[in-house]
Formats: sequence, structure tokens, C-alpha cells
Amino acid sequence: MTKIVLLLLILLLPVSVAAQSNKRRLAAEVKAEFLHAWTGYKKYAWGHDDLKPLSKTYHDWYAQPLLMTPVDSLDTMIIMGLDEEAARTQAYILDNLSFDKDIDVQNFEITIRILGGLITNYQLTNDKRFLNLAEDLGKRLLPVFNSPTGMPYRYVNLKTGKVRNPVSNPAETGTLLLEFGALSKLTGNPVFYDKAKRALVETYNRRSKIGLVGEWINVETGQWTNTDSHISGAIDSYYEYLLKCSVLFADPDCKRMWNDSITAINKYLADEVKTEIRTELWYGHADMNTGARTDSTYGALDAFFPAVLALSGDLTRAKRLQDSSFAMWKHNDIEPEVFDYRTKTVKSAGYPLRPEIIESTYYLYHYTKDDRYLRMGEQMWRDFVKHCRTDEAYAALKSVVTKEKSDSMQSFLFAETFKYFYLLFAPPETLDFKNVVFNTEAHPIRRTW
Ligand code: DMJ
Repeated sequence: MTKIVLLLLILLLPVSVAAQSNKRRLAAEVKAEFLHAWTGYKKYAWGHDDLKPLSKTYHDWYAQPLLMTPVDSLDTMIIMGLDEEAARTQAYILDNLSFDKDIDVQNFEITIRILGGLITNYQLTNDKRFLNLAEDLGKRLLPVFNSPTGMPYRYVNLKTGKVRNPVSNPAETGTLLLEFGALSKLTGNPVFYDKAKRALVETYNRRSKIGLVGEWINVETGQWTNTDSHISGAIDSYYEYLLKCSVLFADPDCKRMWNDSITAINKYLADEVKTEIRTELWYGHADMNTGARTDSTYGALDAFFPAVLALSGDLTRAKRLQDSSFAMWKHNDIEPEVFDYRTKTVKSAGYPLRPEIIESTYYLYHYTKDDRYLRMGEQMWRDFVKHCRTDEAYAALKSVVTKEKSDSMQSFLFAETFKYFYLLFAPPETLDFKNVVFNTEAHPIRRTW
């Protein structure tokens, strides 16, 4: 018996040594490619929000920049051990970032990218100035919650507090509690937690009789203006935060809201599709009131869901859905924004460098330690570099069919896509997974309270 075990060990050892060295090589490649894109950003867009990688100029979201790319990128640099770049970026942010600006900003995007980035940067560096910036920003965003329902307006002026755009969606009304809640815990001021939680609960309270939410809602009247239900853009991270606020804050209301929601999602949105080889699991669209199927589309944004299912403990569905996401990726050797899973056709062909499918691969590898997720990740990494790399950075694709590039490189490339690829291949001790919760922009928030 002992001899057999020994023999097996001797036979398997070279395999695992090779797998480990392949992982190390891939992690180093991701780090090098992160630096390649970052160098392009620094050369042509330093001090601005984003690089336009084809025209080699910059793009600012508003009339004045908010350092979107540096703030979103810093924690990835720290995690990758890029100490010099991180120190320089940290100093630049702290010297130059100010929110005293007469600009209307989109609350959701600023919360997940900048507020989330500042909170994680504070936790990783211990530099109190990051927390001061986060608190200043949080206070400037608070007027969004001054609607009759408590659900936030979409835009707010950072200087005047004037709000606009009352028609919003669950992703924008419900993806705030991790950042605002952490801000309360770290500053001792409960107002942020309370307002963001109320917004989440008010969204949940407007679910239909069968437990689903719709796509667009008026935060002044509380009425749905679009009843399409799905897990895709405009709803996606609302579900993610129902689960994650229960993990980060041990808030029992969040747990209850998540449990109710996932039951309805699995009943009405999950779609079993028989093919010659297997029965595939997808999540499509349905009407929030009747549950009637309205569309069989899924896409790059939906591909976050295996990660959420895995985090919730449902590895069976997580694995099956990840297989579907990967099949969607392989259809064109890179994933489209929208894919019809019944006809297997591309419905919206862009690829803006999204991370969700990599995020799910990372979670599944973390939970299962199954090498197939490493192989999946490696294949996606090779395709990603092949199709999206430019001479001085990375570029989104106008079409995954033709592989024509477009002049955009959003900050989530650094915050999320490179980070999740890196974490998938890096040694597990690179990040203390069980003690952090990633916000939807992949900023890991540590429960220090
Ligand atoms: C990111 O800003 C976040 O992940 C958000 O939840 C969805 N869209 C992008 C990435 O695709």
C-alpha cells in the first residue's frame, strides 16, 4: 500500500511542479502586461481619467478629471508587488485628487470605482489621507438619497449637491452598501450605512409578487418603468451586493433578501438548454410580474454570476454556469457583450475588456482547486492578449467577430481584469480571500471592524 502511494507521489510530483511553474510564469506575464498598459496610460493620459489607446490621447468623464485610472489601479499594483509604481501613484493621488469640483457625476460609477478604490487603498496603505478623501467624497454623494423613496438619484453635483435623473435601475440603487457601509465602519459615522442600506431595502421591497425586480425604476414615485428581469447590466450587482453585504457586515436583512432573491432567480431566470452533448445552464430574461420568458440572451456582464453562486455556496450551479460562460467565450475566442444562448448567435458584438468571466474563473479555482479552471483561465488570457493588446496598451474590441479594436481602455481593465487574471495564477497567499469581500469593481474590502 505504502509503495503504491509512494509510486503515485513520484509520478504525480513532476506534474504538479510543472503546473506550479506554469502558474508562476502566467502570473509574471499578467504583471508584465499590466505594466505595458499602465506605461501607455502614463505616457499619453497621466493625470486624466482614461487612456484612448488607438488615438493615444486621453478621455475625461467630466469637465475635470477625477483620476479614475490611478485610483482604480493602485490596489492592483500593491497586490502585484509593484512597489515603486504604487508609491508614485499613491503620492500623485494624494497630492492631486480633490472633489471640490462643479461637476455632475454618476453616483454608481464614482462609488464603485473611486469610493471603493479609496477605501481599499486606505486599508492597504494605512494612509489616513485616503480615508479623509473617501469621507469627503461620501459626504458629497449623500444628497443622492434625498428622494421621496430613499432610493438614489443617478447624478449629483459634487460642489452644489444638486441631483438629477430620477429614473434609475437596481444596479445603481443597490450597489452602494459595501462602500458606504465600510465608510461608516471606518469613520464611525453611521449615516453612510443607513442611507445605502435603505436604498437597497427600498429596491428589494419593490420586487414583484414572484420575487423579481425589473430593469428601470423611478426613485421619486417608486414605480417600475421597465419590467424586464434578468441578471445582466442594470440589475447585476444589485444581487451581488445583497449577498456580499451579508458576508461583509453579517447583516441578517441582507442574508434574508439574498435568500429570497436567489430562489426567484433560480425559478424564473435559470434556463436549462438541451444540446447534443449536455444540458446547459444559462440565466435569461423574464417578465418580473409573470415570470414569462422574454429573451434567451446572456453576456459578458452576466458572467459574474458563477462567482456569486460560488460565494453563496452553490458550487453545482456555479460550475455549470461557468461552463456556459466559457462556451460563449470560445464561440469567437473572446466573449461578446450579448449572446443568444439558444440560437448560439452574437447579439451585441463589443468587448470593452470586461473582467466578469475571469472573476468567476478565479472564484471557482479558489473553491475547487480544480486545474481545469487554470486551463480555462490560461486560454482566456492567451485570447485576451492576442486580440486586445496594442503596441502601447490594451484596447476594447468593437467586434469580437471581426476583432476590430475600438479607442477605449476603461479603468476596470486595471482594477479588475488584470487583477483577477493575476490572482488566478498567483500563489493563494497573495490575497487573504476569506477575510475580504471584493466590491463590484474588484476592490477588496477587509473586515477590520
Ligand atoms: C465594472 O465597472 C463593474 O464590474 C460593474 O459592476 C460592471 N461593469 C464594469 C466591468 O464590466
